[in-house]
Amino acid sequence: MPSKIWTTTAVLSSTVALALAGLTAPVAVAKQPPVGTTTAKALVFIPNPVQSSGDESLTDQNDSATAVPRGDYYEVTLTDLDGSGYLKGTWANVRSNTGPAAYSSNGTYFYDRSDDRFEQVMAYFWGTETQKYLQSLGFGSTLPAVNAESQDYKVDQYGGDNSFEIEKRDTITLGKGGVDDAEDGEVIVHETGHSIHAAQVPGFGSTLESGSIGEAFGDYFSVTVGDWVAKRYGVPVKAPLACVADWDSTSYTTLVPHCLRTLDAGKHYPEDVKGEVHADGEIWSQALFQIRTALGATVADRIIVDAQFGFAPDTSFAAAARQTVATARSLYGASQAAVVQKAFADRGIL
Ligand SMILES: [Ca+2]
Ligand SMILES: [Ca+2]
Ligand SMILES: [Ca+2]
Ligand SMILES: [Ca+2]
Ligand SMILES: [Zn+2]
Repeated sequence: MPSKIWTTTAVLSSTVALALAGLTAPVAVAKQPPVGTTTAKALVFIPNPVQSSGDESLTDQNDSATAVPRGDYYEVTLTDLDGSGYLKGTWANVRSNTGPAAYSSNGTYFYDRSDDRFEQVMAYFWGTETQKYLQSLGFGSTLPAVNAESQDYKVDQYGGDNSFEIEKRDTITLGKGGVDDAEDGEVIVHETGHSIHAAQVPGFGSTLESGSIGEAFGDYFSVTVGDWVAKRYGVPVKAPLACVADWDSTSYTTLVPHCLRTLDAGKHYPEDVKGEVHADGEIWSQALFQIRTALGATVADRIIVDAQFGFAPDTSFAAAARQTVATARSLYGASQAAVVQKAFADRGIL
């Protein structure tokens, strides 16, 4: 059963029915021979074409190749592949797709967005980069490992305009309603954020406030991982950095800039609580973004992720905030802890 819903446009009950009806059987394709190489070249969006181009007028146009200019694709290196020629590797595993599974014997995965293999490449790339970012922060070396396994992604099999993570099966399903969800790197990383929480604290997010923290972390992490990758590849950020899912949201928002949610909504606890995890998550995610702005991404994200190990599955905002302040103090010291304390106090949480 879908436990984590990406968009605010779907209702859980209908989503369950759609998920059951919309899952299609994998296409049987003869297995191709292994290629033996563990890196490859690929074309991707970083993290999405609206953010990198600043063109808020881009639209899906029914998944047409010409809807996004060629210049909005970036050539990247896929790493940690298992050598099978398929998009399977140490940190991401693209599963049972509609249409042919992407396979390459020449070390290139060059597809445009009208080809479902493009979304498969996106899921592999962003899933792998998310784990590489965690490792760059020390998770798995100086800090405990976080979701350090081949995360499963099911791409384009679900017809609704939604994505979700199923903790029991440890799978992430990326839907194809509107703009295909896996065409937006921020949607992929948001869902991966749920897998990160599930790996750190099994069953995390069982209440309104803990569920809101889950949504907030996914939103926040999608932006910070997207920014890390963009910097490494020299890709500009031409939309507000606080805007989440600039491209996917063009299908269901009219305001410009197009954002599913933002990290600077200005919401304050408790008067802005709506009783819905995505909406209420904007309170928490703004605190995380403020910590990042004040301390820099590396310090902030080490604190934010490491603190999550200490969250109860049904934590309150206040308890999780106190844990985050304590983590800042033990990792860095009093002045960093004071910055974290202020970020949560500014939102009314502490
Ligand atoms: Ca597509
Ligand atoms: Ca996992
Ligand atoms: Ca979509
Ligand atoms: Ca964005
Ligand atoms: Zn979510």
